[in-house]
Amino acid sequence: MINILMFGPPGSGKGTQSVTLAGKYNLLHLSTGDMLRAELAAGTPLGKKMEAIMAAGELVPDDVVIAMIAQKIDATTGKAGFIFDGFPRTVEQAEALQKMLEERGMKIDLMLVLEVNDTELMDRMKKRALVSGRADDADEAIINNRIAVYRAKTEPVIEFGRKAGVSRSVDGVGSIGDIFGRLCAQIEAIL
Ligand code: B4P
Repeated sequence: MINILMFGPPGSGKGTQSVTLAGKYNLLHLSTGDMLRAELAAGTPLGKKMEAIMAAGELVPDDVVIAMIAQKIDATTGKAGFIFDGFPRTVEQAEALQKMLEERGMKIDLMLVLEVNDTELMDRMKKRALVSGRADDADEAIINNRIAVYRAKTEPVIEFGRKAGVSRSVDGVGSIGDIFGRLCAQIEAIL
């Protein structure tokens, strides 16, 4: 089993790249953002509870996403591993994931860190806002808050990956195909 973390600021292309990588390497794509948006769309009690937090660009509580991920890992068969997209987003989530994988005889094999400057991030999310209908894309102040939350709470996870010897920095600016090629090169180096 191979377990890859797709890491980077909001709008860096984690979701875009994870979908194609999952297809190429037979990995299950686990996006906590997609899972939470599905709860919202289905109008579940959990979705209703998380709606305001997500719309403000804040992080939902660690225990909520950790439980979602554990449930998905345990329900999966027939895959070569997992690609975690947008998870972990705090050091606490990273530690929980590491423990969860170890308890199941696995580990974090690779952490791909997409590097994209703030101007480009803002530009991409404003473009996505035109089609996504996402409340957290629609407003410049909220996008700025998501970037600030990333810098304060999520970026420290890179140090966690460095200490574990699994983090690899990848230039996330350029065409989607070129970035895909850079990510594949990193994956193939550990296969
Ligand atoms: P996510 O769904 O993870 O949202 P994201 O960070 O904005 O997306 P991503 O980086 O995947 O960008 P994408 O590929 O779409 O999270 C949303 C919210 O959910 C969070 O704010 C939080 O509230 C909550 N949440 C999720 N996980 C959580 C967790 N673990 N803990 C707590 N809370 C959590 O790319 C963006 C745009 O750029 C797209 O429109 C794409 O087309 C475009 N693009 C991609 N690559 C490009 C390229 N190379 N050039 C130009 N444009 C590109």
